[in-house]
Amino acid sequence: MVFTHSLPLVPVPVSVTAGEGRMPVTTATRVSGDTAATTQMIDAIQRRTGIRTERVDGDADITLRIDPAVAAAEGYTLSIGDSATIIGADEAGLFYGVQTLLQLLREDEDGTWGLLRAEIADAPRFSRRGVMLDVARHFFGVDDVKRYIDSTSALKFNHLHLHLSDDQGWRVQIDSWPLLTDRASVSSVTPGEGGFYTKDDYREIVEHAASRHMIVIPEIDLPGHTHAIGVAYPDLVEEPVVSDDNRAQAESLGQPLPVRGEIYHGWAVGHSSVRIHEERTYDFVRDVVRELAEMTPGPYIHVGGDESLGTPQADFDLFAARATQIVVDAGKIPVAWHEMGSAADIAEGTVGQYWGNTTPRGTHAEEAAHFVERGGALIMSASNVAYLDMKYTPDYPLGLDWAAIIDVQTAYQWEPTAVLDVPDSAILGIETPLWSETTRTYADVEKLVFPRAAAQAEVAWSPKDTADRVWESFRVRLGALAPLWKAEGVTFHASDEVPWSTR
Ligand code: TNX
Repeated sequence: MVFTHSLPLVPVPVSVTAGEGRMPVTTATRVSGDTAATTQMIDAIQRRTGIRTERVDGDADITLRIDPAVAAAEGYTLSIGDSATIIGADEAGLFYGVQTLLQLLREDEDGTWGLLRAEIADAPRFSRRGVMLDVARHFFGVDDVKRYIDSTSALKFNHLHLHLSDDQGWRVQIDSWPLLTDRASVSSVTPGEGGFYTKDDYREIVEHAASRHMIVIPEIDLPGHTHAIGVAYPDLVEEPVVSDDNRAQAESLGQPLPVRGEIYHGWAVGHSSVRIHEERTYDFVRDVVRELAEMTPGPYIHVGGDESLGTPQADFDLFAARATQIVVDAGKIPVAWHEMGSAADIAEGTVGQYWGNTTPRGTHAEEAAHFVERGGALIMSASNVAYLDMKYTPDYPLGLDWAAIIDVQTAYQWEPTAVLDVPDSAILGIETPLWSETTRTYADVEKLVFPRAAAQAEVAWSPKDTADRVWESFRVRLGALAPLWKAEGVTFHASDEVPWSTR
């Protein structure tokens, strides 16, 4: 196969020069470098080709090493001629250099394998390149989450946000409030199918993520999206505030309405709230944040804040200020959905997560900007381009459509710094969320995530004005990921916008 649109790399690197031909990879290929990335590379080459390359000390065909002088944080250089060298600026850079090398590993017509020759220098545009997985609406076990980490870190994502609680379920063990998992984890949007992470499960996820240079951000959604808390502890929550929209939606989908203290299976949002004027609520938040902080090495705890539609504004603002301060007091940086920016005194340094449209509506832009005024920064998750749970086409069987229909091209063509009126330096980067109302299985998740996560990876990593950062180039490079995904067992939606390659 001839790659007419430069080399088959996603996200496209800062600088790429294609060489002539390829460097063969055979069982005689020797690899040196005593790092975790070396073992990961040898294993990945074997999964893809069946060839087990040999790790040696000293002279080798593929050499991996670290040199902080070579690039900015997370950057690397990769040179493939008669031999190959990856130099990472740090461990993460080395890992990303390996991911690039694996994309250059191609099978020839005659079934032999080789690395396309190239000179590459690379480093990320944004330090925040996030994915989210909603494990509350449907639960996904540790092995699924590990697969999610593997397949998204291969695209150079470096943060995993776990949405650990919502109206339909509570998914993480909290020793001081044991009924959360005893009573509120047993179900999901699908009645009778639930689950939760024990503390050991959670630590296993965090460790696996770290081995792929991903930071885990745990989210407990508050003060709304809390119906499940009331299944465990009814005195912590208010009576559901069921809107006309909730009623109409429940009727059209044939779903139940929420009843306080009873497990809820519908998709409606905005009806639940914890009790904002009860001190016991803050005892609860403090305990949960403390226990999460103890098992989360990453600097962030997400306290939610979206769609508290039945909560009076003044109560919501009071809660936002107190909850974010509790996170600060626990030694972590709070993250919140952009609505919490309505609180004048949201804790200083809180990071806002913007989920509005690329053309902001209502008060969304103002709320987002307030995080910056309070010394915080923003993560961009514009829902009409970056929401992985939206349908690809109106008749796609999985996904929702309230924010937009998002085909691959739409997912690709947006600019995170062009949405809000804040300095570019206030934009940490992006996060692309997968909400799980319609994804009952992990294969369903993958069909929505791939290939669109690759589009978001390029938005987050690649320089915005490089020649290849255009759809016509991207779609061809994206198509070349198909054999890699197949080798790794990643289920993806073979959208007809993309020329998928077979080798
Ligand atoms: C909105 S946008 C939500 C989630 C839903 C999602 C479905 C936001 C922060 N919250 O509760 O799962 O839409 O697309």
